[in-house]
Amino acid sequence: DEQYDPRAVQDTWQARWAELLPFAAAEEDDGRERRYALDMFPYPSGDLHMGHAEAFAIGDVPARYWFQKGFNVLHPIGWDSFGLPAENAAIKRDSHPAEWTYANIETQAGSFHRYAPSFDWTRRLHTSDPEYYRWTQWLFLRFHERGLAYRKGGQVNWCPNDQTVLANEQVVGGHCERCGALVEKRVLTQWYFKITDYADRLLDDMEQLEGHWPDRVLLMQRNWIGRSTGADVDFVIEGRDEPVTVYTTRPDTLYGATFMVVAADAALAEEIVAPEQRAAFEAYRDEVSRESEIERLSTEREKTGVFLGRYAVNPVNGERIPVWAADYVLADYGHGAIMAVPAHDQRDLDFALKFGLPVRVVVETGEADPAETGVATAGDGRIVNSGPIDGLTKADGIAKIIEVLEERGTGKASVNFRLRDWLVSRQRFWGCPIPIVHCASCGEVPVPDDQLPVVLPDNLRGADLAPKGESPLASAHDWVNVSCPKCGGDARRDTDTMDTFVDSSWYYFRYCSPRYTEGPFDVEAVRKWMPVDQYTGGVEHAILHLLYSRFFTKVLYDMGMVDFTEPFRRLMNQGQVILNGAGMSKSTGNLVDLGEQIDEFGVDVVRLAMLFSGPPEDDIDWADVSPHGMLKFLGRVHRIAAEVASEPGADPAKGDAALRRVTHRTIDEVTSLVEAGRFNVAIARIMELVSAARRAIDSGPGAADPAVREAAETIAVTLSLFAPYTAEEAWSVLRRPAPVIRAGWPEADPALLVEESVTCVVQVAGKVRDRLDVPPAIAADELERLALASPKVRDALGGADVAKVIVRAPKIVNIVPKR
Ligand code: ANZ
Ligand code: ZN
Repeated sequence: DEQYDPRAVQDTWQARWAELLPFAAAEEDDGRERRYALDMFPYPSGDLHMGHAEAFAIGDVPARYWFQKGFNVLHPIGWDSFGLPAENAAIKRDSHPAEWTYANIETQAGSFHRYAPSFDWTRRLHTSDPEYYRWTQWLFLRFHERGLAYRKGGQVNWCPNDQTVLANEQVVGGHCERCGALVEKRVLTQWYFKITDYADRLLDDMEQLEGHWPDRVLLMQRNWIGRSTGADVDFVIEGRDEPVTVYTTRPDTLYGATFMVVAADAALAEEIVAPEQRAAFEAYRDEVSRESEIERLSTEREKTGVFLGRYAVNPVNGERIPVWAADYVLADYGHGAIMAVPAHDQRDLDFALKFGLPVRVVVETGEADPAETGVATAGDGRIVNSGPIDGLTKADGIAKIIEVLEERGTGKASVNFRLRDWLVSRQRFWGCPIPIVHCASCGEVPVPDDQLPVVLPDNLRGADLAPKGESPLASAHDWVNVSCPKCGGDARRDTDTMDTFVDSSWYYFRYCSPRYTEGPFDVEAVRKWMPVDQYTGGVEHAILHLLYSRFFTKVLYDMGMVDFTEPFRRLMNQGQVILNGAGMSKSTGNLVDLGEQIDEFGVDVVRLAMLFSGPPEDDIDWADVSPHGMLKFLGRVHRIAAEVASEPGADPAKGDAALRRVTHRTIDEVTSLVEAGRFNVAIARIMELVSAARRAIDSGPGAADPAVREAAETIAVTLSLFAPYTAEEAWSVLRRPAPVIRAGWPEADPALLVEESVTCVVQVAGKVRDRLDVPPAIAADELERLALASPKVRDALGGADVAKVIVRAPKIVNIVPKR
């Protein structure tokens, strides 16, 4: 008797698959359809954990499904191997970040081999390899040529702990996304990518993703880009030549503007403040400089501000309004100044009530007076007190006032974005060096393409890498001091490295031709494989990584290197793995070790438990998962295969019809469930087929029936998407040739999908009036409805009311008319 032993099965098949290489993608066109299944590549922080186990089990399902269907599938793996943790580890251990990084990569690769996603290992890449980052640098230079990579000075986010700047995207609620430290503001010159040039396209192209990406991700992207439409309005400031422009989404409320507010940290405030207000202003401004953007935009906080001692003139009615400085207006949005309309904007109202400024209603909405209630009225209504736009609605008022402003040359329609340019330079060591040389006479000089890659120096280690507010690369004198590529004079390399999000913005292009030496990728290979058919990864990347990747793709499109504008056709965001309702983390001791779970239950149990626990998008609480139940189920699968194995294969058509119907319905449903990403339900269907096969063996036609073999083979093939080791073993126990992944995907016989029907006799007052073909499992109320709807029954009733209906589903319905 063969007991199911997950460990033995794993060992056997891991070795066999390594020989058979069933998952290599074919370069050449061989007539097969191509599919590209992509998983977000891992960061090599220690060994794989439960989160990886979940993500890669989910990503493996579509890949294996496509393999099973006989497609030419690209399912690559690599590592996102630059980044701070490696550097911090190197400082601690007095070593080089590469040591920690590549050791962890090997550990993870070993665990992946055991966990066995259907990877094409020949395409493996690491972003910290010079052969990879050479092309990251090459792309940086192309961006630079196009004016999309540029340096500017200005206020930036600074993490005092990591001693480096952060992109806006890496500041979460005022804290460093990585280490949680409170982020400070510093004025520094840094490199940026001009993603704002692509803001409209990043929004508009989302149309292609609608219905294929999760709605919540599209919404997050939309909000992050934050397109807003309105008008720029010019206000003359008394005693200043240049008018001040404000941005407003509600130009229809222009007649309700009772004061102006300038951002306290904007240059304009400093410039226009009247002498008698300067001391108060400067004290206030210094306070504001210590606040985070989140604090400043909060509607909960008490409003603060100072009068600047100056007046602005409303361009439509010539009214003089006071100019204030406050923190709730941001220096780097719109024009850093606003017209305040307290009646219809809550923050303006809070400010007006605090400082005793007038409130004037210009849109009648039917709600109570804001000055009295303290609640601004933001809805639509009838415009009043507003000269040429009186009586209009909000939309008409906006259109009309913009016309008036444009005629007079004091304003125009305008669009604003929340999106800011992407700050890409970092003052850290373990990243891709920026391929620029600074020369006293030539300025910023790109490193010529044929001198790439600019390789990181290998003589810095341990304490050399400690954060000091300037890149550790600055201390590698031999590396830094070079001759200018243009004039040959003394020059210095740029010492910053790139944000690791740059590395991960294009790795999926590289997978199409990972050893290509003429460019970042072979254009022809990308044309064949991309866009990616299915991208699987965590929702934590819903904004940054996906936005940056979409941006890179559009730039490559503009460079003529790709012929599509969106890289990922379909996106699946899995939930998190938690334990007892809380996130897993080392620091809380709330950790389940993947290796231990695999040692105890085997790979297939872990995979199946992950996939069966709920829809892929939902969080999984490992405390609620039943690995023991999964282990039992896999044992049953194995036993069925073993019992059928000794029976010769015969034509299934001669087999038990009822079981065949279950088998083919399972094929049909599993196919559409897998395509819809409903993996947990697909597994439930396979479980039902296993039960049906068991019944057929024990109390039905027996293991010798060809329908039972058909069921057993169907179980092996469909289960291979979710529990590949057990499926392979079952397939081989059934004496079929390995690997099961090449066995094809079964097709349901339409004839077997038609539901069986029985004849139901319908009587009226005891006389048979009709016969209906109905499914055997029909519900009584449904049968009653069908019977009463029958034209023959209606005729027989002749308009009489029904006193009683007696239903014996599915065979008889007896209708008793009222007399
Ligand atoms: C007058 C007004 C009246 C406004 C009204 C709103 C309602 P979004 O949608 O985010 O673009 N605003 C403009 N620049 C600002 C800045 N730098 N910092 C803070 N707030 C600023 O919002 C645009 C609205 O936010 C603008 O429209 C402006 O207030 C304010 F009944 O102008 B509004
Ligand atoms: Zn020079």
